[in-house]
Amino acid sequence: MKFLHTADLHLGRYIYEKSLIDDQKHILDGLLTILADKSFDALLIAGDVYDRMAPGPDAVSLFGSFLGTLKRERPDIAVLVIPGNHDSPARLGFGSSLFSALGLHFVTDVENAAQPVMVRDTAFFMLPFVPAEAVKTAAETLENARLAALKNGAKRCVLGAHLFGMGGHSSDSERIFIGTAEKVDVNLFARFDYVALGHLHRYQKAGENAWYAGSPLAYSFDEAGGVNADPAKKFFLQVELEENRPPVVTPLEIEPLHKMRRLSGDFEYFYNKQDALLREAENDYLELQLTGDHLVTQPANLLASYYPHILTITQTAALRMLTEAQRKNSVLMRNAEEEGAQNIKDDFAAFLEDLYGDRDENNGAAFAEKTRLFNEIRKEIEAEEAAQ
Ligand SMILES: [Mn+2]
Repeated sequence: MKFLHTADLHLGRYIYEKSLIDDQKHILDGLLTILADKSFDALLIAGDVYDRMAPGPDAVSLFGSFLGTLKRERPDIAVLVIPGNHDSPARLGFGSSLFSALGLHFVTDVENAAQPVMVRDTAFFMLPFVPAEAVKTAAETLENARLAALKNGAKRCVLGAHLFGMGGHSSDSERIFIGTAEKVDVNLFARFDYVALGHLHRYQKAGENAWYAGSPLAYSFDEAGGVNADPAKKFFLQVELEENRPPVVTPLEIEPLHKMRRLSGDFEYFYNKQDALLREAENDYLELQLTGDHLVTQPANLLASYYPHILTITQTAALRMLTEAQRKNSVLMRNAEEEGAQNIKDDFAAFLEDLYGDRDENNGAAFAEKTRLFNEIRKEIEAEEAAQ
């Protein structure tokens, strides 16, 4: 049994308003090239196919054409998919009862997790994303189902799941639901031959028999591996299972269309482009931190011809000015609060004058009555605010 494990495609993702759809198409094209090798029996996608519950048309088209091409080129390959926390199970599961006849298995309901998909002599159990509490319940059912599958002739059992394994290393791009209550002890599934995990975006081993493939693209700058560091490496996992042997897991490095880097230096450093690192980075997605003392006006425009894929720039000088402005602002706010009550009365008087003209004997009584009502309401609001 040989299959490919990936997860966290997040099709349709944007970073700083930049769509990554071309980058994602490049990644999926690379995956098609790998899977053209007929020795692969299956492709397993462990959740977060899409970046959002209601994916955009470009994301849906991309995934649809990927599956279509794959099945045209490799009609015999099994495809196993579960929803992650970013996916809508109902949308991802569209047509699943029809597609299963074609060897495309979308398991989107936890009720079906204990019914394995047989690929040759291996039973694949697929556990869609559910809250951590429900994973613990499902673990018991799955263990019984695993034993039953072996009794029924399966040689080995694989589990696909989307969860936050205890002790895993997270990164910015998956911190959407987090908190220790969401963590799951991967040892619950220790008796499976291989556990194919999704959710954490860094490739990592999560237990004796469990691996995260990680996202095939870096989806946040913190995955870039630190300021001025080499970009993070991303992988698909080739998994080979043989009887009575631990799984053989081979990471296949992915070459992205654009790497992602976080670079720091003053404006002249980037503008003069003397450093070899900068020439290497010119085609990358960049997060620049400009460290100089002076504020540069529109640095993105000035640098765009050298680095066409700058996604964001921060300036130390601007941050310092901002902090200064915030400090001044908070002094102004304090003064304003003290004057506030008087100001509101003045504002309301001006408002009445706008409506009815200057206060005179014709409208004097109406002004007084409206002002009295207004003050009453204002005091009620203040009392309610104080009570909260
Ligand atoms: Mn994810």
